[in-house]
Formats: sequence, C-alpha cells, structure tokens
Amino acid sequence: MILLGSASDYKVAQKAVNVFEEMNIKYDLRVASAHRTAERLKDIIKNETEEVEVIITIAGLAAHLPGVAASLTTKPVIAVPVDVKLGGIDSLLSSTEMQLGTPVATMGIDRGDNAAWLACQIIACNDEELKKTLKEKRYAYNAKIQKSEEELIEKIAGKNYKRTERSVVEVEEIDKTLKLNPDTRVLIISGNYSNMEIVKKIIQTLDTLKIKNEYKVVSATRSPEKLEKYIEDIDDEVDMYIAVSSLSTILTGAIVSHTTKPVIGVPCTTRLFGIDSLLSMIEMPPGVPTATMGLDAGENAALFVGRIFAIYDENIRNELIKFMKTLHRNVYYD
Ligand code: AIR
Repeated sequence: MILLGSASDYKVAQKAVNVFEEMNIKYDLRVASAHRTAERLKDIIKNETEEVEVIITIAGLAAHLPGVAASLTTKPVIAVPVDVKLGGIDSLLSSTEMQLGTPVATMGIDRGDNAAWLACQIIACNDEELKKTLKEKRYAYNAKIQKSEEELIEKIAGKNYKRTERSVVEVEEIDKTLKLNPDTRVLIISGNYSNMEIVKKIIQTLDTLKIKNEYKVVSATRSPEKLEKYIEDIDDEVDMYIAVSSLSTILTGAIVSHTTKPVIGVPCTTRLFGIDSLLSMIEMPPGVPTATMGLDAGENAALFVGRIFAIYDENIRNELIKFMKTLHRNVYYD
C-alpha cells in the first residue's frame, strides 16, 4: 500500500507506481495525513492493511506519517521523504530518527522508486519468481549503462578521445573461512570492530525474536574483493543483510550493489554527529535501495527485519509482539 500525506506528494508516488507497474506488483494508493486526518490514517492502517505486505509512506515537512503508521502495525513501513522545504531534510530526519521499538526504513529524498524496489525485495523473500525478475533487472543495468556510455562518447566526438587498452588482471583466490552456518537467515556485516556496541544490540534483539543470525567483519575499502566474493558466495544462503557503518558508508553501498536481497543499514555516529554516515547511506540512486535506520539504531534494524519475517511467519510475529510488550511495559499498553 502506498500512503500519501497529501495528493501534492503524487509526483514522488508516481515513481513507485511506475516500478510496481513494471514489476507487475499489485498496489493500492491512499491519501491520509498524520496531522490533518489522524483518525482516517488509523482507520486505514487498522482496517485496510490485512492483505498488505509492505506499507510505503510518502510525506513532506514534519513527516510523521511513517512513524505513526509504523506505530499502528507490525508490517514493514518504508518512508520516502519529500522535498517541500529545506530540500527535504526536515522530512528525512523525522522519518529516520524513530524511537526504539518503531522502525521505519527510510529512502533518499523523493526516491519513490527506491521505496518500490525495496518493497519488491521484501516481497521477493517469499516469491521465487519475483526474486528471479529482480536479478534480471539488476543484470539489465549493465546493458543500459554500456549503451549510455556509447551514446555519450559519440556525442562528445572529441579528437583527443582515446579508449584505454584492456588488460585483465588475475584476482587471487580468496579463502573461504567465512562460511556460514546452514540455518543462518540474516547476515550482519560491519567493516571493523568500532561499532561493536551497536552490533551487540542487533544480535541480542534478533536472538530474542528467534531469528538465526551471524556476524562477520569485512571491510569494503581495505578488502573490497573479499567483500564482493563473499556476498557472491553466500547470497543464496541468507534472506537479508544488516550493515553497520560509520563515516562514509561505502560498506552498505557495496553490499547493495552485489545483492538483490533487502539490505538494512545502520548509520553510526563517529564524526559530524553521524550526519556523514546517515546521508551517504540513505541517498542511493534508483534501483539500489538501502533500508536506512536512524543513527546508531541497532535494535530498530533488528525489529525491521522481524517485521519482514513476520509477514509470512506467525511464530516470529508472536515473538515480535511479545518483545514489543516488554519494551513498553513501563507505559500504557493494551
Ligand atoms: N503533510 C501533510 N500532513 C502532514 C504532513 N507532514 C505533508 C504532505 C505534503 C506537505 O505536507 O505529505 O508533503 C504539504 O501538503 P499540502 O497538502 O499542503 O500540499
């Protein structure tokens, strides 16, 4: 279901609609404002999303639509911030910086297309046909890029243009000591050990939800070939990834570019209040989304993963609801 805060957000929603039409995925589209029509929003989420697998929320300004929607359901909620004022940064921060317990996977500003791509990746977790289509679409980028390169060079027509010679470099065999356990469903990756506290929270929360997970350290900058080979080797064995990264988050981008499975990203605070990692993680180009969580929000990443599994797995849904009740034991909870 695509939810808009206002009909004026349609220009962004149109990008999601185009992807769903291309991928042949059924969608509903509704307009409900978290502020102007709070009751209507609640009614739609509570009474009209039973059959829905993923909810995409698209809103600008003080965008509380994603957070409110996520608080009313256990389905995965994706947010698309809209550039109405401040270049959309107001909406981006109000979507990402969700409190513990209410995860929202946020896309780049105006990236309605990536919300639909991520929704497809989530649905594909339980749909082999869609999994294949996603892989085909990813390979099709190669042909597209090559064609655009040829057209560009033809247009430039510079007399000093010279194609560089091609010489294939042999890549040495990479060791396979990073083998996964056969029952692992979620792979957590970080580039170093500096965000261990956050990784620990992810593991604890996934363990509580009884979701089998493993944690590996592979650097995208120090050993890019190892990371690439690793993802290639184990991609069929896992359902999704959680990547933890600070500074320039090359790690998430590298993982996303080698898989069509959902990649949930946790940007971490090291410098600049973490704004460097948040923005470099979230602002991905169309077709390669990173489901970005708030800064240092390890538990929410695990809970978002829980929401994805909960679509099809009743046991995990029950664990998720149980966990939410403990989390809220100090506040009124029905
Ligand atoms: N909005 C509507 N209710 C709450 C929010 N945050 C957002 C809409 C839209 C922006 O406010 O999602 O992006 C302006 O809405 P309008 O209807 O005035 O064009």
